[in-house]
Amino acid sequence: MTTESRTGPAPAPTGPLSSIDYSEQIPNNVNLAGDRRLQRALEGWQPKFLDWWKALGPALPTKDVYLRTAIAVGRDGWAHFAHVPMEQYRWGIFLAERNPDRAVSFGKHKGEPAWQQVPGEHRAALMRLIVVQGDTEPASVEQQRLLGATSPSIYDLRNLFQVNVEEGRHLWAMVYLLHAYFGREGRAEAEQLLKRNSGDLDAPRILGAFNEETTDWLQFFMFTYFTDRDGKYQLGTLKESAFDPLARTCEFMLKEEAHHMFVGTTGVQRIVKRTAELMKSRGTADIFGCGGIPLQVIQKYLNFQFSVSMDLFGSEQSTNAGNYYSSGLKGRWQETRRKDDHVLLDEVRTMTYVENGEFREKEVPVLSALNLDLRDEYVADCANGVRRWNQELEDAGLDDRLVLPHEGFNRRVGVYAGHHVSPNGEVLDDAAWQACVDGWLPSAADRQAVASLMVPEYEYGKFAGWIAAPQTGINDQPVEFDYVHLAEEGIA
Ligand code: BYC
Ligand code: FE
Ligand code: FE
Repeated sequence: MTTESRTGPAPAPTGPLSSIDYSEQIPNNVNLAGDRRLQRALEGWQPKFLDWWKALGPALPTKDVYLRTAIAVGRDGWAHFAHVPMEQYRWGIFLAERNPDRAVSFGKHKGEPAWQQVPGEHRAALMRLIVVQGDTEPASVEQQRLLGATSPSIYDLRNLFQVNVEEGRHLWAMVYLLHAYFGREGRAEAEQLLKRNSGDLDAPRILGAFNEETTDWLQFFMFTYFTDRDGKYQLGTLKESAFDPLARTCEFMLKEEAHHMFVGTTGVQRIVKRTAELMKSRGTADIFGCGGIPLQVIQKYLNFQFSVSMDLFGSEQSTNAGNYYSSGLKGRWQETRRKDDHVLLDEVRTMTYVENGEFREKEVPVLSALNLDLRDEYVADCANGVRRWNQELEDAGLDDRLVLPHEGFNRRVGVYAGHHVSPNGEVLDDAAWQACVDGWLPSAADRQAVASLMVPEYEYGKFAGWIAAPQTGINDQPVEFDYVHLAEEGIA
């Protein structure tokens, strides 16, 4: 195997690296100071990142925000909470601790030591994976840029900003890999990550869901529930990568990711709770008039965000995915817990598809269907939140329930693209689809009605009328804590 030693960084010093050096201009636990060229290159990228943050990061002016910052990468006590001006957040490079005995756990290199450098033959594919991952992180910040102006509470505002700064840090995680291991080409890709922008007609973000508009907070909570969860699963597969620096960086990103999904799960849950209260007390499902979001509209937003997030897994059958696996670049979810040979040359599975207006099943090689394997894991996880939301409806004594739509509903990528499938799984012709689609996906009128409820509530401890208060605050602080200090100009 050929290795690219020219562009790799200096070896990290031995010994525990669980603490992070904050005396540096770029906080890190990768011994950046030991590689002057790399350090200078990243210090050259840093002001461009900050310009991007100022131009396309959160638009609401704030004095400071009660933010979590990583201080160590070990198991306990990795985070520190304090009020910090957002633009002074210490974005840095944090990799999970290295296991010097780590071996490749799948594919044709199974059993070989994990790679500390990029093998020449896998260079292009690895860079592509890192670029796609890196592209989504700033995209989500851009999508959420305007939400602060309509925050339902200071508590929620803080959570939005926490998610935003950490997605910014996830961009740093990928840019570090590009700079440290991919030479001039990697540096060029790092520049492009700031130049493509969400929804830009000429230079859009790479994946579909990251060019959709985030119109309101219901959309935001659905995004953090369904789309950040795609992130969890994709990072979970990259955490298995033979390329050890990628594996280690993804392992640490997953720690931060847990809070993003908490924001989504509890955000939707609090909306459903409030909706259930209003439905109960008013005896009607049509609660827009009394300031709540009708359950049917919540269902439409759910249908939309679930389906665009399903598209993020790519085609069910993908030779790219098979090659990534065989080469050791991208594993399966919980690869090491799977009870098979981890090479998969002889394995088959069934796959559903549509032919002549009907669902059919066929047997396909597992290796060709790894995107589907991951998507199945994802769908099972998505169902957990829906159960939790439905508990609120049950507790309120209502018979209504939210459901995940059929996997073929509203799809643009893969075997269902080009077919119309209803949420409960019927294949429809064009006319039948057109007649019903406004009942399944948010219409312009639905989005407008939701948007009209989005008036900001900036008084500490108070919440907008369409969402219930959370059970507890952040980091053991009370719900009414001063999580965000707005700038004078922000309080119009
Ligand atoms: N939109 O062979 P296929 C996150 C392209 S989220 C547009 O099936 P493959 C986060 C595909 O690129 C996680 N294009 O694709 C969440 C390919 O293009 P080329 C992000 C799409 O390679 C919230 C072609 O179609 N991380 O972290 O098997 C906030 C053929 O497709 C789409 C990753 O995705 C789409 N939806 O699988 C913040 C991990 N889907 O090569 C952050 C890295 C596919 O023909 N990426 N295409 O030009 C990958 O592992 C894979 O590239 C994919 C696609 C899973 C995305
Ligand atoms: Fe992320
Ligand atoms: Fe996230």
